[in-house]
Amino acid sequence: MPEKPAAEGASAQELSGGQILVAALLKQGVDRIHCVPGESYLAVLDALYDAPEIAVVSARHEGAAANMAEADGKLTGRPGICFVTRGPGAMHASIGVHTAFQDSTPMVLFVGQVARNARDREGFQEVDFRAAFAPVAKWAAEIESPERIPEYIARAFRTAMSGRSGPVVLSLPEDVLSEVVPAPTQAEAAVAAGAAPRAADLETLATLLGSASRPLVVIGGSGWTDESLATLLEFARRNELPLVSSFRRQDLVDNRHENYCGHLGLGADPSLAERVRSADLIVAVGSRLSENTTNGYSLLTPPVPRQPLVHVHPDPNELGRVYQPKLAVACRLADFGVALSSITISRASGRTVWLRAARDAYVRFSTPPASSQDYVDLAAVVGWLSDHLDEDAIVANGAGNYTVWVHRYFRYRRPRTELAPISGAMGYGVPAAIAAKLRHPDRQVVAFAGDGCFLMYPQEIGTAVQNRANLVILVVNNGIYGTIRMHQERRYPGRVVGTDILNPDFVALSRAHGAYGEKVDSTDAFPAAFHRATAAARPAVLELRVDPRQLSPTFRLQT
Ligand SMILES: Cc1ncc(C[n+]2csc(CCOP(=O)(O)OP(=O)(O)O)c2C)c(N)n1
Ligand SMILES: [Mg+2]
Repeated sequence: MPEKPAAEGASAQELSGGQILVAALLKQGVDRIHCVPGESYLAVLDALYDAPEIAVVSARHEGAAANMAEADGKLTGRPGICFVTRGPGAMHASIGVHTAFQDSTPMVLFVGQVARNARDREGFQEVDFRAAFAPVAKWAAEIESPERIPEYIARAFRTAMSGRSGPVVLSLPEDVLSEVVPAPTQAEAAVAAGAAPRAADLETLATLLGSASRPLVVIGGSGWTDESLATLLEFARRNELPLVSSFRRQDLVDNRHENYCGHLGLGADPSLAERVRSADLIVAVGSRLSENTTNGYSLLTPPVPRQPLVHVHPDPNELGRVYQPKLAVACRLADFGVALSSITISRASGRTVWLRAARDAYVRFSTPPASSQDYVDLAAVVGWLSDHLDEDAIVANGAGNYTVWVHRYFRYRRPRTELAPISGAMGYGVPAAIAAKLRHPDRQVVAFAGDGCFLMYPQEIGTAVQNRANLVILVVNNGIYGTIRMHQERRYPGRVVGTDILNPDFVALSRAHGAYGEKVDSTDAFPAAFHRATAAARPAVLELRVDPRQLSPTFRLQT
């Protein structure tokens, strides 16, 4: 390898803003960034030239790069990192920031900004990022001098991870990055601060649970540890408590466990919704009890739900935000699960029957029916993958009705194996899966994408090929924005507007990028095609031809 040329203008004691920034990232343990390059942050790219510990994944679209960073944050529990350029790059990337916000995922978006002397003159591509990102970031700031970069990075990482995790946006004026100053002192890697539950709260919880005969524990949120989840599961087993996951948090506990009773949110089992309504105690742990999880704030009604509510959340500001709980516990989820091992609850009558009924209903609901179609039956495909994927396989998806089959028939087994946007952002699944495959090259990674969802970032197949991220993408092709078509049929029957998609040849498109591509026309052909896809030793795309009339597992067009 040729000797690397030295960075311009810096001596041992003097560093450019870009070098200070990269040194700060190294201190935080950053080993990968996701980006689309821009001339606004050249000095950072140049500093990365000398930092081989940090992999640079250069995507085709900032929306994809930001989704990759968000997924990396979901998988690692540390902030996923994205770099983009000024107005156009940052606005493209905003979707990933919004998803990190709604999904409570630690993430830091760095944005190259105009130089300080162009600011407030509407310089080229200038945007006030503090204002632009205010509603979707935990903190959005601009760094005004290279000396203060370590301070901003340390705060950004701590903010992204503490309390309710979320995204931070840091804007970097171009001349702050290129200015050379004496090397400032760096901070150590940030550790999320947090609280353990109080003994008195745990006692109250034990009393409430002890007198409930129809309790439901709704789990969700981010910041769990494997240990905390394992203790929670054991607590639920010992005390016959049904565990229900909030929208798109189905991987928190092993779905095969006798206490797992299904998920709430879009496409949830109506009988589970009924169970929430008739529960005599809801213990929500980590979940915000969002609009989707509560069926539009109807399963529990604000401000005081009819069912007594215990709400446990890392952010005290979330407690009582919509629902006034009987008991509010502000603590880290990592500590909550573990603390449960120290409490004992008395045995109320009826709980065994209540749990058994909920579990049986879940098993019935999540068992694919016998397939009887000419097309690919998505229920059968998801059921097959659920039975055949490795224990630690990662399954990603975006938004669309195809996800209803995924969430219904896939039995998630391990924490951090579900990459699914609680924000409901189309296009999330493929970039998220690429990030997952780069983070865990030895694990199977499968992305589900509707045809509409896939076409948000089809070009990212190229990023996967370039980075040897050998994932399998399943494009669920029904030729329509099926979800919206379903809503049209319900609200405005027979009046189809804007929901047909003229699709490209997905196989040719995949091959053009250097990926493996194959079309699957029938359910029976899927297993062999999947084996060929995983054996291809490169990213693979399987186009699944599904019945366009079957808009959801339960909604079928008659014409
Ligand atoms: C970025 C984004 N744009 C628009 C929407 C609204 N939307 C939700 S689902 C959907 C259609 C999804 O189509 P497809 O991926 O083909 O899945 P299908 O519903 O057909 O299974 C649309 C347009 C969204 N959720 N996200
Ligand atoms: Mg579709």
